[in-house]
Order: sequence, then C-alpha cells, then structure tokens
Amino acid sequence: MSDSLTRVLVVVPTYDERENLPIALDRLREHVPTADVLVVDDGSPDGTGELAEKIAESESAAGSPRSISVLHRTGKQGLGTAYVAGFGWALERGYDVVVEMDADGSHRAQDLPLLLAALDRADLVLGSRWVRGGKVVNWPLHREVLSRGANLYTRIMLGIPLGDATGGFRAYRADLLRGLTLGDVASQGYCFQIDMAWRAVRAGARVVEVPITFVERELGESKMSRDIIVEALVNVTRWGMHERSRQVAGAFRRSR
Ligand SMILES: Nc1nc2c(ncn2[C@@H]2O[C@H](COP(=O)(O)OP(=O)(O)OP(=O)(O)O)[C@@H](O)[C@H]2O)c(=O)[nH]1
Ligand SMILES: [Mg+2]
Repeated sequence: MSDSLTRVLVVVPTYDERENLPIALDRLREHVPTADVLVVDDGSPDGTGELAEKIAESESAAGSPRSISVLHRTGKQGLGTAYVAGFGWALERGYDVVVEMDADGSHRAQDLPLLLAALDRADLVLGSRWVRGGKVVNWPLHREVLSRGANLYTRIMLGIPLGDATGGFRAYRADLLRGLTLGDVASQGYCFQIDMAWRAVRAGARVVEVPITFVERELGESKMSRDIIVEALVNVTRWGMHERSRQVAGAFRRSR
C-alpha cells in the first residue's frame, strides 16, 4: 500500500454475530494490527452491539494501537444502509481507506493485506472468489451455482468485466467514496455490492480483483433471503436495460 494510504478503517456490519465478532476482531488485530474498526450494529437482539463496546473498552484500556468504535442503529435496517452509514463515518474522520468485511468468518483477515496492497494500482479492490486463485470452502453446490450465476448475469447485463461483483470483502480509496453520491443508494445484500461496483466503474474508477478464500460461516445464522436474491435480479435487469437503451440512443444520435 502506498504511503499516502495509511489510515485504514474496517467497517464490519453486524446483526446477531455474538459468537463470530470476537473471533473476527482477534484475527484482524493479528493480521492488520493498525487498522481501526467500526462495528455497525443494528440493535442485535443477541447483544452483539454491547459485546462490541466491551471489547473496544478493554482494548483501549490495554493500550491497543487500533481503535474499535461501535455505531448503534435501531432495528435491522439492512446491509446497504449499514455500510453507507459506515462510509459516512469514515469520511468525516479522514480515513484514507475504507474496508468492507463481514463478521461471520467468511472473509479471512489474512487476505486483507493483499487487498490493501493492491490499492497501489486501484481505487477499489474486490476480494474475489471467482478469479484464478480464488476459493470457496464448505459452500454447498447450490450456493456456488447461485453466486456464479449472479455474477455471469451481472457481467452480461451491465457489461462490466468483473468475476465477483457480489462479494462483500473489498477495499475502497476514500477519495473514490467521496466522489460517489451515496445518499440515494437503496439496495441491500448482494445488490448493494453490485450497485457499488457499478457506480465505481461508471465513475471511471480503477477496479482490481484479487483472489480470496471465502469460508462458509460455521457459527450463527445467514441473513441471506429470497428477497435479497430477487432484489438483485430485478435491479440488475433494470440497470442493464437502462444502460442498453442509453447505448442504443447514443448510437442512433451518432448515425444521424
Ligand atoms: N448492521 C447490519 N448488519 C447486517 C445486516 N444483515 C446482515 N448483516 C451483517 O452483514 C454480514 C453479512 O451477512 P450474512 O448473513 O453473512 O449474509 P451473507 O454473507 O450475504 O450470506 P451468507 O453467504 O449466507 O453468509 C454479517 O456480518 C451480518 O451480521 C443488517 O441488516 N444490518
Ligand atoms: Mg456471510
């Protein structure tokens, strides 16, 4: 990573991740000790938000080189708005790099240094399961088929050459986020990830993919639902149609 990208904030959205969060925070400290962390908790009924506060206090009392902060929101409001809130928090505080990372153990902290290093040549680095060297561990076949299918559909509809636009382990240069209008981001789940990648590509950002090993969660429950899949399908279709009609209109104007 270049010298100018020294202040890194890892945004970790949580909803009922009491068992997973302490492990994720430990692994981050081990592999990226100076990266600060913002936990965005949506009032988890299992007390994840309070647990995050306790960990933050005890690390701070022990003189840790990183700070852990917690943003408490009321009720489950979705992954997309949790990240947008986290991005705003990061930009207000002058971070250079903002990372998206799940709390459930699927995103390995040991892969994060590779993502950060690639920011040397990128504005957005995607941790990718579906490029050479990328792997998934313990994923049932139907999840792999769904993810590969969603990415193929996204490539066809949006015309963006990305292997894994739905993944949620990524690093942004803060300058890129500052240049995007995020107030109107309404998408959640996988769709949020596609939305952000699509916005970045349209803004002319350099998007680079690095291989990661994605590990299926062992503890807690997935928040993936049919609604999240349908949202992605509907929006990608809508965005793709809009893009195609824009291209056709442009070609028509040029031919006259
Ligand atoms: N703050 C907040 N966090 C959420 C919300 N929904 C999911 N999360 C967190 O976002 C991360 C990803 O959620 P998962 O349930 O693992 O969903 P996923 O990774 O898309 O699905 P799986 O592949 O099945 O694990 C986890 O850290 C969740 O706790 C939400 O509404 N608000
Ligand atoms: Mg997950």
